Amino acid sequence: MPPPSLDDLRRLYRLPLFHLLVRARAAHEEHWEGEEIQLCSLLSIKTGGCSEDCGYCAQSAHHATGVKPTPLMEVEEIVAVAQRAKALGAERFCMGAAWKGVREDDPRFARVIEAVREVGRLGMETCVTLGQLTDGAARALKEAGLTAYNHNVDTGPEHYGKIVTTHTFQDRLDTIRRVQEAGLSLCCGGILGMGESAEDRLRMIEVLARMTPPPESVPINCLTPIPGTPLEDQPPVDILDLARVIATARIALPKSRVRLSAGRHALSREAQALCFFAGANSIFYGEKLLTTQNPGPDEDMDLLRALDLAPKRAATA
Ligand code: SAM
Ligand code: DTB
Ligand code: SF4
Repeated sequence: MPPPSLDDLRRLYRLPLFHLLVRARAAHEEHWEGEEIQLCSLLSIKTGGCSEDCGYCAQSAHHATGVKPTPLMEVEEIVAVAQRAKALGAERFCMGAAWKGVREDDPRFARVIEAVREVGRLGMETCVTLGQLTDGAARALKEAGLTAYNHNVDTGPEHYGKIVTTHTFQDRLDTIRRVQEAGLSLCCGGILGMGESAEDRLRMIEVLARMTPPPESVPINCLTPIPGTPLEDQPPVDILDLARVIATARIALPKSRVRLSAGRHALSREAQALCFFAGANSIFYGEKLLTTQNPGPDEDMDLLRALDLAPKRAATA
């Protein structure tokens, strides 16, 4: 099936909500078996002090957010956190570093490579998000056995320059191409609630759906407004708009795992249920994201049980 055109996406997005949800549910049932939700745990392995000025980010050195910069964690510390996440039932372990990017000859990169190998030895899927990559760095991550690389487009191309000025939308697409050329799975999505229009959201989905192949996973984050950032006063995303975006993404990207990502702590159980019905089939799992909070593991396991959903792998695996 060719990717939907922008006009197709506009038509979908503007359907009466229940019609859109029925279409999304049908796409979901056609491509996904069972009622499995992938659980991904997240760890900030190097926090804060980032050279980039992303307007949403707690870790940018351009904003006074109060986040204390910390150096890159030791491999043993990272593996210990991954072991705990595995014991709690996480299938994938995602490691984030607040860098503009990395090169293969950067000594810090060697430590990340070692962490990827060691976490992989635990039998977990691995994902890292380190900013921009060179071709060599992407190849080295693939050789280390990395499952996926996260690099979000974050919003539509026309809105991007209002959120970030220290790199461009095209820079992000260049890294995404390197990830895919190295044979890594791509995790790529964005953020809602940064003052974008419905058209910007649809342009973001259009860009994702036109990638070849489309991303293996698509995180949909709701902005967690961080005091001290230019976006600190943005109003919260309307839950019904969030459901519309997830449903449209599910139809446009039928084989991608759509991850209900940042901002979930502010959503009721019913709101999350609606997002799962609309096609979300992955979450970040564990009480912390990078610098902000997430629902605790007990709360999430209770929610999945109440919805008759199951973690993608047994919680004891
Ligand atoms: N430096 C790397 C990069 O820019 O790709 C990786 C880290 S960055 C924190 C990863 C993603 O987290 C961002 O692309 C954005 O989608 C999401 N994110 C960061 N801060 C957020 C916030 N306050 N609210 C919602 N999502 C956020
Ligand atoms: C993604 O799309 N969301 C995650 C992960 N990829 C790296 C990060 C969310 C960060 C939320 C804000 C924070 O905790 O600082
Ligand atoms: Fe935050 Fe990544 Fe932007 Fe740095 S590059 S400010 S870590 S989102």
